[in-house]
Order: sequence, then C-alpha cells, then structure tokens
Amino acid sequence: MAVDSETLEQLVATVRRFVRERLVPREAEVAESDRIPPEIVEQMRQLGLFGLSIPQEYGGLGLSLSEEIRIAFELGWTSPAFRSLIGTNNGIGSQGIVMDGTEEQKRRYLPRLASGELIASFCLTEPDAGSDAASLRTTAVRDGNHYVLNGTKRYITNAPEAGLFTVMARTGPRELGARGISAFLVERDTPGLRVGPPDRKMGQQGAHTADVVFEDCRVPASQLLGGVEGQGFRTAMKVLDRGRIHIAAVCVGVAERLIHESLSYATQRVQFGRPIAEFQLVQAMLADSRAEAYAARTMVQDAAARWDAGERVTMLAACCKYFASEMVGRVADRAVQIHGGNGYMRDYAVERFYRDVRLFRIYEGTSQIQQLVIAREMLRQFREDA
Ligand code: COS
Repeated sequence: MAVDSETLEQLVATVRRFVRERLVPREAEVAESDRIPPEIVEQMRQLGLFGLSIPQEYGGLGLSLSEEIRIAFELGWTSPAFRSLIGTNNGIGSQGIVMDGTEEQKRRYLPRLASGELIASFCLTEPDAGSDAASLRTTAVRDGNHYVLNGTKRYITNAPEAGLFTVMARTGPRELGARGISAFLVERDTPGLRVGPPDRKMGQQGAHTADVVFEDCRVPASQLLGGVEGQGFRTAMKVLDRGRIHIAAVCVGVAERLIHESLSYATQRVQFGRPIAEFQLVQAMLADSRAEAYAARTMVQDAAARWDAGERVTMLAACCKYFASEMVGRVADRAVQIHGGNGYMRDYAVERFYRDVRLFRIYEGTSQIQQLVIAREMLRQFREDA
C-alpha cells in the first residue's frame, strides 16, 4: 500500500463529494463551452488530482495502481472531459518519465506535473501510424549535442494545454522497426514545435486533442528519455499497459453513473400506469448492465493488484480495456433505450455520455488491438508452457 488506508478512504470520499457536488452540476456547461472552467482546474490541483500516480518524493500522492483505480471509479461518475485533463499527467504523459526517465529528468518535470502547474502529453500516434504504432515516421537525427525532430503527431490528448510532450521518434533506420524508436521530452516553447487547432470531436467536449508538428525542432540530447536510444517503443508499450487498466477503471465509473441515471429514470417514468422499472424487459436491461459493470470492476481490481505485485500484466490490461470499454458502450446504449425518446435528447445526460463513451473503444488501443494483444500473449504463454 502506498498510502495508509485511512488517508486513502478520506481521499476517495473527498473526490466523491467533489465529483458529485462540483463537477456534475457543471457538465452541461463544459460540454457546451468545450472548456473546463479555470476555478474547477484550480480545485483539481488543490485536491492533488494531477499527481495521483507520481511518487511522493517528486511531489505526488504516490498511489499504487490499486489505489489509483479507486479514484478513477469516482471520476468516472462525471463527464470524461474532467478526467481527461488530469489523465495524461497521471498516465501516458508522466509514466514514461517515472518508469524510464533519468533522475535529472524526474526532478526537472515530475514535481510540476504532480502539482498540475505543467500539463504533459504523449505523442505516439501519427496520420499514418495509429494501430501500427511501430511504423511511425517522425525522425530524430543527432546533430552534435542536439536531436533534430521532424514529423507530425495526431489526436494528441491535452496538446492545446500541454507544456511538455513525450515524443516517440525514429533515431534508427526503418528496418530496425520498434527498436529504432526513441522517446524525447520536448518542452512546448522549443522552436520548431507547433500545436494545431483543437480537433472537432463527436463527444468529450472540454477534453482537447490536436496535431503536434515538429519542423527542424532542435531538442537537447539531454532530453532523450532515460538517456538511451532505441527504448522509446518499449517505454510506450509499458506506459500503455498501465494506462489501459486506468481507462478500464474510468469505464467502470461511467457505467455506474449510467446505471444510476437509468434507475432514476425508470423509477420515475410512468407508462401503462406503472413506473417502467416494474416491467421485466426494462429490468432485464438494468440487470445486464449491473452484471457487466460488476464483472469489469472485478477484472480491473485484479489486474491492478497484479500490476502492483510486479507481475507482467500486458494480457490482463488488454482484457480489462477491451471488456470494460465494450461494456460501457452497451451500458450507455441500454441507458438511452431505457430513457426512450428522452434519451435521444440533449436535455438528458445519457445522450451526452452515449457519445462520450464511444471513444473508450478506440483510444489507448482499439478493441481490435486489445484482442490481438490478448491472443498473442495467450499463444506465447501456451508455447512457453509446452
Ligand atoms: N511491455 C514491454 N515491452 C513491450 C510490450 C509491453 N507491453 N509490448 C511490446 N513490447 C516490446 C516487444 O517486446 C518488442 O521488443 P523487442 O524488439 O526488444 O523484442 C517491441 O516492443 C516491439 O513489440 P511488437 O513486436 O509486439 O510490436 P508490434 O509492432 O508487433 O505491435 C502492438 C505491437 C500492435 C501491440 C502496438 O503497436 C500497439 O499497442 N498498437 C496500438 C497503439 C495504441 O494503443 N495507440 C493508442 C494511441 S497512444 S494513447
């Protein structure tokens, strides 16, 4: 355990109150303005939400993954946009530094990431390298004490807000594949780095993504993550293993909210002289959502505990992300169905969540990539055991 149980319970209770009293009432406003109000960001900073997973010696709360998912379950109760803002600092934006950074890199960046003073983004995806991440084309060519970066990164979460980018770029020939990829820590004001306009998305308004373009961007050699070339892809994959468990936990939290919305509506809405919750076909939908959300929660708890115990969880993380993101899609679909015509209207939260949750099956690895990772690991283990 990274914090004592009393502290953890207090933190969970505080986040729960914050989410329900402060964030839920602002959901519609955030969706409409596509912006999280600055006072909410400040309150998130005060609560330590930007540094949940960053070790205490670098200013974070130093939660274990089992503890962090408790917070992710709570944050899932509200619009995913709020979680997205703190998501990169706790996950893909910081964990590369935590796992593989040099001591100097950790000291330079982690305290500011933990406080939320600095926002971090993770630049892997490119226009022509999505699921096939190892085919990325951005290059980093050594020139004296610098590397010169050229290339375009796409759909980069929090790029409009970020002050620091972990950028995967090719330092070796293409034939080297994944082994020719290195990770760089690039600060926003580095000449040659440009962030494009925010993307116009289907949902999750308030959470921003954008292109990040590098044009002869000179980065000091000291910004090579861990000081070693050729490790960038492995770092990215390790970061994603952990990130996928976190995203699965968020899916569980959102499913709980959708179940709550479904129950509230079904117990109030009267048809044929009775609340629709009394009809067995509606009950079947509620029951399916409950059973599936419970299954996903249990999977996430198990995978997180195994991660904390130091086990290799690549397959389990993919199982969690795959099952939980598909699960919340079905739960959202049923929530809309239970709401009937009202569920299709913008006045009801389920309409917004229905669009928001669609992304979970796509980012941090599509469902099809999770299936591929699961099957590959199954076959590898089977062959090793044979
Ligand atoms: N942990 C540690 N190392 C890993 C790893 C993991 N989970 N997964 C792969 N690696 C290592 C491999 O061991 C291999 O190293 P060696 O060359 O030293 O043997 C290297 O990384 C390349 O792995 P692999 O051969 O499996 O790479 P592939 O190109 O076949 O593809 C997938 C791997 C498809 C799994 C990867 O490209 C992927 O996850 N794609 C989805 C990307 C994604 O999630 N994008 C979302 C946007 S980022 S938020």
